[in-house]
Amino acid sequence: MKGMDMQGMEMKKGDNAKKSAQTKSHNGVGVVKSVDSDKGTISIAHEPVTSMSWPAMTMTFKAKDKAMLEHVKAGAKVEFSFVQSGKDYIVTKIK
Ligand SMILES: [Cu+2]
Repeated sequence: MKGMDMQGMEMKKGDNAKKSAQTKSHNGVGVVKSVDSDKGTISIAHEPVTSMSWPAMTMTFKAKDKAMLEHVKAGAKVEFSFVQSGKDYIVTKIK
């Protein structure tokens, strides 16, 4: 086990792949309400997300990478993927 951890640290790509396999990803669709590119956050009025038992609501997500938000504008309908990280929800994909 120790050897595997060390290998993960050396191989960044493998480490990321391992993490994403452990963290459940959820998919949602909704309309962008606002984008804060400085903070790297995005507010989305999303439709129900059954995998989270969420009703439709407007909430703020964090972008995994601020650059992801460069092409996202308020009013746009988006499909996105996110993971839960503690009490934060991190958008990993958006289009
Ligand atoms: Cu929500």
